[in-house]
Order: sequence, then structure tokens, then C-alpha cells
Amino acid sequence: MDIRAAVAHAPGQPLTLETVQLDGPRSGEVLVEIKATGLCHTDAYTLSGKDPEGLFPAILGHEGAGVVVEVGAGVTSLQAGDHVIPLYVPECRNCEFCLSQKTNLCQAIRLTQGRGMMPDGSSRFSLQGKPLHHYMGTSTFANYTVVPEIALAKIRPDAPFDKVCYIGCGVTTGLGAVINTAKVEPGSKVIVFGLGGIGLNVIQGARLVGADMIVGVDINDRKRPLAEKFGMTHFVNPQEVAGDLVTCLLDLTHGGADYTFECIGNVDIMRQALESCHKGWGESIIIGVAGSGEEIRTRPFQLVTGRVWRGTAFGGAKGRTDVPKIVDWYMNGKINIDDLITHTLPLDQINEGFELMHHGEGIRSVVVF
Ligand code: NAD
Ligand code: DAO
Ligand code: ZN
Repeated sequence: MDIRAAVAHAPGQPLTLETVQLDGPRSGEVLVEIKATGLCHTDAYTLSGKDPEGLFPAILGHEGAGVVVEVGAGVTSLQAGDHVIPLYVPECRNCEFCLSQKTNLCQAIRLTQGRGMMPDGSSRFSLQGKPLHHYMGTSTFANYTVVPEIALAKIRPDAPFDKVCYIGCGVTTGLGAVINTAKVEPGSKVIVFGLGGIGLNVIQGARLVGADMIVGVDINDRKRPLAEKFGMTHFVNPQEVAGDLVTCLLDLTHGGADYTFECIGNVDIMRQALESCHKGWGESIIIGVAGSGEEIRTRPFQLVTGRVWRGTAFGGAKGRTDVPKIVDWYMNGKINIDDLITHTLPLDQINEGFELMHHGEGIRSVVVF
């Protein structure tokens, strides 16, 4: 079938709107009509050419929501008409990783997903007879896409696509980092570095689980009011700190935070986040994705004396299990997504959405189809 897609032909170039050919779903696959998709920094990172695993030409996008149109042979958990959120971390419930119960990093289709292909090694997308790469197994910058069954979360039909698409990445990553990865306890002291689309969801997760002190750190003062609305209790702009930022944060928290979260992707801040943790028990969670080849550093004595350094992907969430629950939280008013969706655009303005991101305007831009 012919579909409309924003195609990434080459690194560093704007996306191009094209009529693309999409083959129907094969065994274990599902054809989804995408109704809305968020624009995330990871799409921009890949488009920039800095992502060493980036493949071109490709259809990017990994934060979508839509409706099942057709299922391939053997698909049992979904049918036409179901509302779904595509998952860049699938949940097969059968691989060694899923069965371990220790990780959300299902590996069932990891190799082909990384090669920009469907699990059988081929692409469903083509342009003038030449294949286009899939992206993160989702390719949501198109009005139709094909996704493996194990990479689709079925959600309730009354949830608005233009809001819950954000649960496909940013919301789940932030909330999940607090709930699944750090397991923040009520009464905790938390520091969040970076108050963007991820950090604000960490803040609302920390408030949800009952953290007492939630310190936000950002170089942009304009992030403060929204962060306060989401639960931030203290704000620190590193550019206004006279001395050392870590010393300032250790003083503010009376010895360090129980949990810190790095939501920027800056290896120097990752170090500051670790060293702002409380001696003996503080845990620092890396969420931000650093540039290719960058390395983290600290003095090993920071870990010897009880601080813990961890990372999290997709907030440690098992997508098919956890994403429908987070959609319920939104629909029941337990979490706020509406205030984070600051721009809504049609597909033909998708490049303007990336411009807004590059200029730090707003929090999340969503393309509606
Ligand atoms: P964002 O650009 O919306 O937010 C980053 C924030 O950090 C901004 O508010 C900015 O002002 C602030 N900032 C920048 N430099 C700073 C500094 N030196 N000190 C303090 N604040 C600073 O980005 P986002 O969408 O929130 O994403 C954050 C990171 O999370 C990115 O690296 C993204 O790739 C990553 N990410 C990770 C996962 C995962 O599963 N681990 C998922 C999605 C996104
Ligand atoms: O299983 O090896 C693996 C990779 C899983 C994907 C993890 C991606 C998380 C960070 C990227 C940012 C997401 C938008
Ligand atoms: Zn699995």
C-alpha cells in the first residue's frame, strides 16, 4: 500500500515527505495506523549523524500511538481495531532476558531491530523499489507502519493518541526510572539533573511515590515553573552557584541525596550526579544518552563508600505489561501529560518540530496524522 512518511535520506539533512510503499504484515507482525507520534532527542541524535548505529535511508520515530489495521499469521494477542503503543524495547516473555525477571531488555528481535529490519531480516518499507530501514523497530514517522506483535502494547480505546503517544518513550522512561530502577521510597531526597521531557517525568514519578525533597538542577531558569508544578521542591541553576555544585547539593540535602537522576546525557553531570549521592547508600541513575565514544569517570572510593551507579533503558519498563497501566494512570488523573505536550504539528511540519527541539522551545512536540 502507499503511505505518507517523513524519510531520513541522509544524516544532517531535514526529513523529506514522501509517498512510500509498505508491504503487509508477515507472520508475527502487525500493520498499525499511526495516529500521533512524539519527537524525541533520540530521533534528532540519529538524524544528526552522530549515532554510530544510525542507518540511512530510514523512517525514524519511536514514540507513537495508533490502531491495528491487520494482523499477520500467528498473531494472537491483537486484532484489527485494537489501540496500541509501539515499543522500542519489546517484551516477548519467552527469551532468556524476559524469563530472568531481572531486566526489561528483551533480546528476542534485538539483532534485526539494530539492523533496521523486521525479524525475518527484510524491510516492509520501500521507496521507488529500494528498501528503507526501519528504526528502533517502530518507525512512527509514517501514517502506517508494521511492527512485531511482541513490540506492541495494547491500550484502552478511550485514551487520546496525541497525549498517550508520549508514554511510548519519555513518560515511561522518567516514571519507570523512579519506580522500577531506583525503587524510590516515600520520604526520600531526590535530585534530578536536567528538567526536560525526561527529567519532568522523573519529578512527577518522585512525587507519585512520596519523595519529600525533590531538587531540580537546570541551567535554564525557564524550566522552573513547570518543574514546580510537577513536584520539584527546590531549584538550583549551576550557573548561579558561586562554588562547587556538588558541595552546594550536599549542603542542601544535608549530606547527599538518596537518589539522583541524570537526564541530560552529559558525562560530567553524570559524575556530579553520582557524587551528590549520600555516602553509604545513595544511588545515581543514568538516563541521559551520552555522545558516541564518551566515558564516565569518578574516584572508585565514591563506590567503595557505598554509592551506587546504575543506568536505565525505557525506565526498566516491560512494555506490554507496564505501558497499559501507565495509560490508565493518565486517564485516571494520576499523572499529568497534557502540560508536557507544548506543540502539536501536522506531519508536513515535522522539521519545524525538530527546530523547536534544537532551540530548547517547549517540552514535547507531537505530530498528529
Ligand atoms: P531535553 O533537552 O528536553 O532536556 C535536557 C535538559 O537538560 C534541558 O532542560 C536543559 O536545559 C538541561 N541541561 C542541559 N545541559 C545542562 C547542564 N550542563 N546542567 C544542567 N542542565 C542542563 O532532553 P530530554 O528529552 O529530557 O532527554 C534527556 C536525555 O535522556 C537525552 O540524552 C535522551 O537521549 C535521553 N533518553 C534516555 C532514555 C533511556 O531510556 N535511557 C529514553 C529517552 C531519552
Ligand atoms: O537491548 O541492547 C538492547 C538495547 C535496548 C534499547 C535501549 C535504548 C534506550 C536508550 C535510547 C533512548 C531511547 C529513546
Ligand atoms: Zn524477551
